[in-house]
Amino acid sequence: MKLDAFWMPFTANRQFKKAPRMLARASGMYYWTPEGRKILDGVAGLWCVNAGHTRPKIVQAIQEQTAEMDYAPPFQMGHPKAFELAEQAVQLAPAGMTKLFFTNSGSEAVETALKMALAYHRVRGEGHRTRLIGRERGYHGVNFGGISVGGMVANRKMFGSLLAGVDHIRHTHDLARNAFTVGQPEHGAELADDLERLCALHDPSTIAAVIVEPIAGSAGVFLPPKGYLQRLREICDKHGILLIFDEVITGFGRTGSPFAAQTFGVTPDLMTVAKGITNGAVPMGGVFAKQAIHDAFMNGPEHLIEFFHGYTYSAHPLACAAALGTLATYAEEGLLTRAAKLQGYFAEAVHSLKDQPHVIDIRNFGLVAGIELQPIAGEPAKRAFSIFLDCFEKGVLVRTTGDIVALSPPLIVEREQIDQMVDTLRGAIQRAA
Ligand code: PXG
Ligand code: PLP
Repeated sequence: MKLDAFWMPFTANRQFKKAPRMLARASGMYYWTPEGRKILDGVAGLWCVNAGHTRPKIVQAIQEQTAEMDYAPPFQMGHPKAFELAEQAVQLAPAGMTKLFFTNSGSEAVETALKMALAYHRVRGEGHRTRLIGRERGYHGVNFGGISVGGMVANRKMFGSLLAGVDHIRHTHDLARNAFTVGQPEHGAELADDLERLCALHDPSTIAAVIVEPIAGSAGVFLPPKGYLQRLREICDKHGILLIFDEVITGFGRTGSPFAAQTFGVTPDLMTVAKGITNGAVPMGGVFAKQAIHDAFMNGPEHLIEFFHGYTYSAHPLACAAALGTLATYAEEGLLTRAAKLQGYFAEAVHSLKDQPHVIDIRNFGLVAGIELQPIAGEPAKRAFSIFLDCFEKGVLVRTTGDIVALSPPLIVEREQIDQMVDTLRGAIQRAA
């Protein structure tokens, strides 16, 4: 097979094309390679296949939908499944988040939320609130708004001056105080006060919104210290700043509740989602909004558009059908709370890697974990990447970012499969020593 034409995303293209790693089939907790090798999925595809692969309700919903109606325009027109899905989804969301705007990815959800925040202030006569605040080491997708508020240097540095008027609070990663903590770290709630520093610098009346991941996923699984998210909420409330939670990874059961907002007991004003909303089967994302944010737009003549934003494929019928099949599967199998039941076992398993060579931290929450390794001197990311390759050879798919290995299995994972992931990882860490 010729591999030339496909310029692969976020991939070492030349290395991949010399030794391709192909996936051909999937079911439940497993992938199979074209040669028929069985691979245990330790990352839910890319943090999205929360119910496991090719689940019957989702497959059937997609098959039926594409034959019934392929596409319907979402501007000034509607189709029933979009409304049904939004109704069901807001039932799962934190109390008061009663509106859902559809996008096609997490990146688009982030752009949408940032624009909603700016426009919300403007329609209320606070158009001076134009600044957007992100956090160091945050990941909010790859579009210009998202990389501007994002804090992963490699994703930003090549792309010019980005959005104006963006600033960042400090990240919460603190190996010195929190290494090997099981669950939420004890130290670092005061890092939320960094937002007060930016308020003092810019004046809070210029700030529209703060966006953070409740648990930072892509940058390497960084947990919110105890009390941190509460403190961010308080500071935002004090200054009239909107709080946006980017729940693209933490949404749909990863932390043991439908959303991390519920797990941590902090309700944002806007909440971005994607990935698990369709179990990865069809691209879809969305933004949940509090009623009052939506209502602020509902002024002016009724025949006029209230929010000048949307995508050709917002609420695509295929995605809506897949999402309805996904929510039904989650509900039938109790998957949105299953991580809470398994997290004790999962935590013990991943923390058993503590004494392995070059392991400098292990972090876990719900069914997500990060294992941080000491980089090889002068060759960052190489040790973790070799572990990733080794695990794939041995039949387990993991994910790495820099020298951090991430685990985020489908929420249907069984204990023996957790053991297999951790045992395979242990062997790979030893071989990479
Ligand atoms: N926000 C967050 C918090 C995410 O994790 C996005 C936005 C963007 O979503 P889309 O659907 O546009 O990719 C994400 C996506 C990784 C990895 O390396 C993580 C993501 C995507 C790709 C790779 O861990 N998260
Ligand atoms: N570019 C052009 C020329 C378009 O006409 C459109 C949509 O009509 C877009 C970009 C945006 O595409 P989408 O709505 O799929 O994001």
